[in-house]
Amino acid sequence: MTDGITRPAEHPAAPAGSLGPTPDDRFSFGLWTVGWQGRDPFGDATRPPLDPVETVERLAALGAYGVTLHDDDLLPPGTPETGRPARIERFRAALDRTGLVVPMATVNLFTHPVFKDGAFTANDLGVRRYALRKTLRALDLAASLGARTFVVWGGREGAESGAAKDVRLALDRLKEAFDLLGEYVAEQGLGLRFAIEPKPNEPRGDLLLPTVGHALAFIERLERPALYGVNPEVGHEQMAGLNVPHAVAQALWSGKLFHIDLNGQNGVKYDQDLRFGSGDLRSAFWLVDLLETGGYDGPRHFDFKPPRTEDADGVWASAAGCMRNYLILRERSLAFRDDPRVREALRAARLDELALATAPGGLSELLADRTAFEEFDARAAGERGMAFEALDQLALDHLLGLR
Ligand SMILES: [Mn+2]
Repeated sequence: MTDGITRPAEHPAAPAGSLGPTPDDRFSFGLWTVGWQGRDPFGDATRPPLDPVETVERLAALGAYGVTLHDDDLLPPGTPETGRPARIERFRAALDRTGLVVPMATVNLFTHPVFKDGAFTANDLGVRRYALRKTLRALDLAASLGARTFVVWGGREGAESGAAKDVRLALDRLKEAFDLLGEYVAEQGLGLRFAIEPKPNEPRGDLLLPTVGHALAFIERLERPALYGVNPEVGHEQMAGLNVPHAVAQALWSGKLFHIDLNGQNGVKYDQDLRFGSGDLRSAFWLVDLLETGGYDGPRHFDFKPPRTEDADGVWASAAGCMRNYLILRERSLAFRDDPRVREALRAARLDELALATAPGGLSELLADRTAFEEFDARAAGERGMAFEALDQLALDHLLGLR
């Protein structure tokens, strides 16, 4: 709960000025992020593959605390059954050596051609059953690596044309799939929770569960809603033209912010997956301010792609930049919240009033109160300024380091 005047004491990680990440900052990266070889729809790879073990070592050296993965990142398709344990053990040994943890894992339901029409909502029944079995195996892998969160991004659940997908039936199949996965996690006692990742489009023309709001509504129709939350990605909400901190705030308010994918995006464009802090810096500032004051205690996970212009040095510079930018913005948010002029400006903007219940005496008291309507001076209230501009300028001054 907030009284609208968030104070620095509510920042769980207080020390300002130190911008070297430590495991206490809970930064995590996907194997597929720094491991992206730069292959895009128009060009071939510009970088060689990255060994997952080297990734673990480099991330630990940079100060990260966690690494995340799709099943295929560790066990590429075609890995024989007999080859799986050795690959898993080699990865686990690197985790043990470095102290890195696997807070989240996920499943790749989009790369292989079998998933060209989606996975849980593919029209082809056999593909749907295959996708479920692949995901059940990925759940086992996630739990065996100690993950607590299982992200599901419906990479190709969608369509390019109208008649190709009956969306209501597809949502039936999506609910069926999530309910079966939830049943499995509950019955096996895997200790995992699901975080559904919305995205409006790309790679499909239109995707199901396009925004955080759609996902939150969908979750309430599932058999075990408490098992499911959301994994908002900065760029994905911006691709839909939405305000990222607003989406994340509603997820927090709903008790559903199970995980978050941080990156950078320049508005309504293709999925840019830039280093966190690039793209919309003001939005990034408010997002960090929200995460640090809003009670989110999960990993600060980066799902970005070092641009294909970069060599290996550039990849690690990009990863370090994600963490540095988060810490800079955290320090700036702390300075903003700690500034007496800001607290005064928040009161002038009546944020403290927003924290008060509108009708604490209930409906009868509201109806009986003549000052609420008959005697209310709506004209005076309409004339009174809200002082938001002065408040926002203070925020910009802090963001730009002028205060
Ligand atoms: Mn993305």
